[in-house]
Amino acid sequence: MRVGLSTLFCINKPLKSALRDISHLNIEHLELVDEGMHELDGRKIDVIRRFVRDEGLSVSVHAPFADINIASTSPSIRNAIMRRLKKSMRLSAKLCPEYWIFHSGVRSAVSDILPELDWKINLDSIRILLREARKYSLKISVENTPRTFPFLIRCAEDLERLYEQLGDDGLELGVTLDVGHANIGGELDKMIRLFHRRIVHTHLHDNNGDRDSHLGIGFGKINWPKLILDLRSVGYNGALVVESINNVNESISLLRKLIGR
Ligand SMILES: [Mn+2]
Repeated sequence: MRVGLSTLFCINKPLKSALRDISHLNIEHLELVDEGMHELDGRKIDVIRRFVRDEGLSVSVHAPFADINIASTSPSIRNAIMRRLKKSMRLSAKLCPEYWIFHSGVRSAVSDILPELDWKINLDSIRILLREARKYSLKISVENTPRTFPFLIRCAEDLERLYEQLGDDGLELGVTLDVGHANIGGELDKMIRLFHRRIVHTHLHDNNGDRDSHLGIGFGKINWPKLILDLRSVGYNGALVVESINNVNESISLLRKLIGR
C-alpha cells in the first residue's frame, strides 16, 4: 500500500504553487483533480508529467464532478457532460494514470415521474465511458458516493446492481472505495467484504457518520487501524489517497504510521 494525496484541498491554488507545496510532503502517489484551477489542459499535463517524474510518484486522475451528471435526462446537457468527461480522459491518458475515477449519475427532479430512466441512462453512460477508456488503454473506476446526496451509486446494493447489469463489461470497471462516504452509510465493512476483489483504489477522509465533511484522518470517528488491517487482510495493495480538505500533513503522518512506513 502506498500513501497518496489528492489535490482536492488545493484546487483553489494555481497548479504550479500547489505542486511546490506538495513536494514538501512525504507521499508516493498523487491524485490530480480535474477541476477548479487544476482543470487539465496540454500545458498543465506537461507540468504534472515533469513533477511526478522528478518526485517519483504514481498518478491517478479524479474526473470532473462539479455540475457533472452522467444520468442527465436531457440529451443536450448529457452530451455536453460526456464531451467534458471524454476530454478529461484524453488528457489524463497522457499521464498514464493507474486509474481515472468518476462518480455515478444523480437523480433529478423528474426521477419520481420517470422511474428507472436515470438508472438506465447512468448505465448507458458508464458503457460509453468504458468504450472511450479502451481507446486510450485507460483504466477507469467508479467511486461510491455519500448517502447524503441523491447519487445513483452510493451503497453496496447499488454497486451489486450495476455489476449485475454491466455483465462482461463490468470486468473492466474497478471500484474506488471512498472510506469516508462508506462510513456515512455505515457500510465500510460491508463494502470491503463484498467488493474487495473489485476495489482497485481508495479515497481516505474522516467524518462523524452524519455528513460528508472530508475531515483529516483521525479527526472523525472512523477506526483507521481497523481499516488498514481489513484492507491488508483482503490483499489490497493500491494507493491510499488522502482526500481531506484540512489537516493534510497530519493525515499523511498518521497514515504512514498506520501502514508502518
Ligand atoms: Mn472521494
